[in-house]
Amino acid sequence: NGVVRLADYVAPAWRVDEVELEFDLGISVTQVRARLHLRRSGVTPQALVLDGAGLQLQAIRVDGRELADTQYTLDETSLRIEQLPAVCVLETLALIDPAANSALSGLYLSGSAEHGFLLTQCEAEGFRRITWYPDRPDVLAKFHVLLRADRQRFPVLLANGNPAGSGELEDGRHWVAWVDPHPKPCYLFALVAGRLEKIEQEYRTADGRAVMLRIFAEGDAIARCGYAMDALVRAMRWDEQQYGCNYDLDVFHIVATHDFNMGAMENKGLNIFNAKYLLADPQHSSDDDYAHVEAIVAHEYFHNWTGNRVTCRDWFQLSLKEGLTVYREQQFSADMNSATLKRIEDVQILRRSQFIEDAGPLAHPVRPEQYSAIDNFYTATVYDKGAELVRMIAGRLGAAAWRRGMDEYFLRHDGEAATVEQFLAALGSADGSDLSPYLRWYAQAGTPQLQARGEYDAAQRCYRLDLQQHTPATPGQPHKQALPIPLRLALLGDDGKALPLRLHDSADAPGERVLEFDSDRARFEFQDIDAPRVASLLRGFSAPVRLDAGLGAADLAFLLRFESDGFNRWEAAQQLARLAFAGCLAGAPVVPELGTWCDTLAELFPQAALDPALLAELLTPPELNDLAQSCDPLDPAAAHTAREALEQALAQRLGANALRARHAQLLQAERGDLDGAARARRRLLNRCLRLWLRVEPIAAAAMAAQRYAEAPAMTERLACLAALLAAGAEQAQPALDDFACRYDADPVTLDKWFVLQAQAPRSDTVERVAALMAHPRFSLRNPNRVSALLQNFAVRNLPAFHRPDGAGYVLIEQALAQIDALNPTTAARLATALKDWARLEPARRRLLQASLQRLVRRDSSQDLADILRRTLG
Ligand code: DPP
Ligand code: ZN
Repeated sequence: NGVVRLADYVAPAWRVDEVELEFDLGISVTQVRARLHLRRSGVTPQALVLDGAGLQLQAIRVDGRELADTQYTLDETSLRIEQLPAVCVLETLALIDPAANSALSGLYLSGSAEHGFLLTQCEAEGFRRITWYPDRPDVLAKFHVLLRADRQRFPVLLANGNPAGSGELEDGRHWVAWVDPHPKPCYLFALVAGRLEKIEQEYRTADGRAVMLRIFAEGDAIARCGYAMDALVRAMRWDEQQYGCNYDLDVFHIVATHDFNMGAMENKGLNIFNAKYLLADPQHSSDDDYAHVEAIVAHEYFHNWTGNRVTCRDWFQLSLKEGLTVYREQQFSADMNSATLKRIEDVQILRRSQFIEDAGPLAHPVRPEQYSAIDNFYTATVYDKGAELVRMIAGRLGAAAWRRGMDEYFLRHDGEAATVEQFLAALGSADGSDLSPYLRWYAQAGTPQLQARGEYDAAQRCYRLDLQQHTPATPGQPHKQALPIPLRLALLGDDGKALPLRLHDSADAPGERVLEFDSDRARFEFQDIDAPRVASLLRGFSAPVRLDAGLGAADLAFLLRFESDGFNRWEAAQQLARLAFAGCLAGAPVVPELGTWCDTLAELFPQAALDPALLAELLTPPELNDLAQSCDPLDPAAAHTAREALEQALAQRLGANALRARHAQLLQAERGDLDGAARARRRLLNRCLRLWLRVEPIAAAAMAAQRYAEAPAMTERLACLAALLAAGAEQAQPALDDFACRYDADPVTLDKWFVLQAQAPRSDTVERVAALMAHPRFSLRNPNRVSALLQNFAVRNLPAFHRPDGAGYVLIEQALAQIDALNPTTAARLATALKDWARLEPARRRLLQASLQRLVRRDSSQDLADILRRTLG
C-alpha cells in the first residue's frame, strides 16, 4: 500500500537532460507546457513512467508527433508510455487550478484571488502537481522556464536561475524567461508571480562574481526585510570563509509568503520563506524572532551547496542535506552570537522534541528504512539528531580534517545526488579515518542511555570510569547495537580546576579529553590523579545521549558553582532541577535537592561576572515537556504542579527584594538595543519578572502592565503580556485586547496573540481555543494559524490539553478531520501531538485512545493515516 523502501532503490530508467517549461499563468487556470529531453539509461527498452497528480491533460506529443490514446496510459498518479526511442522529446500540455490548491503543494495561491500571488512548493513531491515528471531527487536536469501572464495582475515573474530575457505580449500580457545553468532535481524548482515589492543589494563573492540580492514581499512587509538582507550577506560571507563555498548565479532571490507548509524552502536561486521567518523589525519582532530569521536565512542559503549543488539520491538520505545544513546553521549562529547559549538552545530543542520523538511510537532512524508518506519525515530526528551526528563526526575529525573532508565531499559529488555512505567516505578520506561505524547512528532509532560511574583509588592514584550504553527498543527495531559515543570529559579538583589527565599508556594531555566509547561496556583508567572532586562528563553535550552519571545534589551543586564549561554548568543546574522535580512529584514533605538547587542559584544570582543570558537559563528549570519524559505513567496535571513548585520555591528563595531590585536595575539599562549584550540583559530582565510575579504579585503585575503599555519594542511587550497571562493577573485581559487591536492587520504578529492564549495555563483554555477557532482572523487553511493556536495548545500546554474530561482531545480530533480535507501535511503534523497517548495515566489514556480510534476509522489522507497508524502501533 504505497510503502517505499530504501532497500528497493533502483537508479532511474530514464534521465532528463533538459526541461523547457512554459507557463500561462492565471489564478484559477494555469496552462503548463513541458518539453522533457529524455534519454534512456540502459540499453534494453524500458517503459517511461512519470509522476503526475491533479493534472488535466490537454495534449501529448513525442518528437513533435501527437500520441494516440492507445499509446500511453494515464491514471491519478502517473503517465506511462511503453514504446519510446532511447533519446526523444516528450511534450505535454496540462491545465491546473492554483486557487483550488489548499494543500499548498505544487502551484498555489497565497492570499486572495484579487490581491494574492502565485507561488510553488515542490519539496518533497509537489512538482508532480505541476507537470508529469520523474519526481525523484536523483534525476537532475537543466531547467529553462518561460512565464507569461497579465502584466497588471502579475508584474513580477520569477523562477530559478538567471534572467534570460523579457518582453511584451498582446492584450497587456508580458513574458519573462529564466535559465538555471545548474542541473537540479525538480523538488528545487520554483516560480513566483504577482504584485510584490522588493529591496535589493549588490554583493561580490570572494571569487569575484557580482550578484544582485533581492527580497520580495507584499506591500508594507517589505519595510521589515532589511534584517533578513543583512543576515543573508553575513551568511554568504561566512560560507565563503568557513567552507570556501561561493554563490554561483547572478541573482539570489527570496520571497516571503504567509501561506506556507514549511519554515522556508531552498529552491535554487529563489528561496521562498514563511513570512514569520523573514520579516523582522523592533516593533513587531522579539529577540527570538530575530534569532530565527538570522538562522533560517542562513540555513536556506547554506543549502545552496549542501542540498542543491550536492543533493540527495533519494528521500531516505534527507538528513544528508538537512542534518548537515542544520549543523552549518548552528555553527554560523554560534559564531554570530554566544556559542554557549546557542549550544544550550540546541540541546533544549533536541530534548523537548527529538528525544520525545525517539522514545515514542513515531521513532525512526535519522535515515529511515521505509516510508509511506515522505512529508511525515521532515522531523526533529532527521533535522536535529541528524545535526548532532554531523557534529560528532566533525568533532572526531577535528577542525582542519573536517574542512578538508568537506572540500573532498564537494569535489567528489558536485552536481550529483549522493548518499550518506558517500558523505562519510569523502569526509574520512581527508585523514584516512574510517567513519563507517557512524552509519549505525544513522540506521538505529532511539536515544542511547549512557551510564557512567567513577571511582577514585587513592592508593593507586588512579581514577576509574566505568561506562555502559544501552539503547531501548523502538518500533521495528527490538535489538540495538552499541554506538560510537564521543565522551568529552574533565576531572575537576577541589578548586573546580580541571586536573591533568593521563590515560594509561598515553602522554600527558591537558585537562580535557574525548573518550571514544563504542562497546556495550568499558572501563577507562586515568593515572597519576590527585584528589579529584568530581568528573564533568559529556561536556558541550558531545553526543546525543541520555547520561546517567549517578551524581548527587552536592556534586551537581559543585559543578553549578565551578564548572568552566558553560554548557555543563547549565546542565548541572538542569540535573539538579530534575532531582528536585522528582522529589516534588513523589510528594515528599521535604525535598533536599530542591533546597540545594535554590540555595546554589541564590548564591550565583548576585554574581555580576555571570553572563545575564546564561544566568537566566540557569534560573530556568527544564520545561514541562522535557520533565514529563521521566513520569511513568504521566499525569500532566501532577507534573505541572510539581514544576510550579520548583518555580515558586526558587522565587521565594531569591526573595522579593532581590528580584525587585534586579528587575529595576536591568530595566534602567534597557534601551531596546538589538546587540547581543542588550538581548542577554533582556532575557534576565524578563526571567526576573516571572519570578518576582510569584512572590510580590500585585506590585509586579502593576509593573508588567505599565511596561506592556510603554514598551518600546516587541520583546518587552510580548514578555510582559506573557508574564501577566502566566500569573493570571487581572491586567492580562485588557492587555490581550490591546494587543489584538494593535496588530490586527499583521498576520505574523497576530499569531503571537493566538499562541499566548493557546498556552495560557487556565482551566477554561479548551473553551477559549474553541472560541478562537471562530474568530474572524482564524482560518484552518492557514498553516501558521493552525500551528499558533492548535499545535501550541496541544504540544505546549500540557495541563490544559490533557484536561481530565478529554475536552482537549475532542477539540483536536474534530479540527484534524477538517484540516485533513484541506491540507494533509498540516493535519499530519498536528496529529503528532497525540503520539504520547500510551504513556498517560489510565483515565486520560483511554480518552485519547478513543479519539485516535475514531480518527483512524475515518477516511483520511495518506499523510494523516500514516501518523495515526504508527501512533496506535
Ligand atoms: N525547506 C526545508 C528546509 O530547509 C526543507 N528543505 O529545511
Ligand atoms: Zn533545510
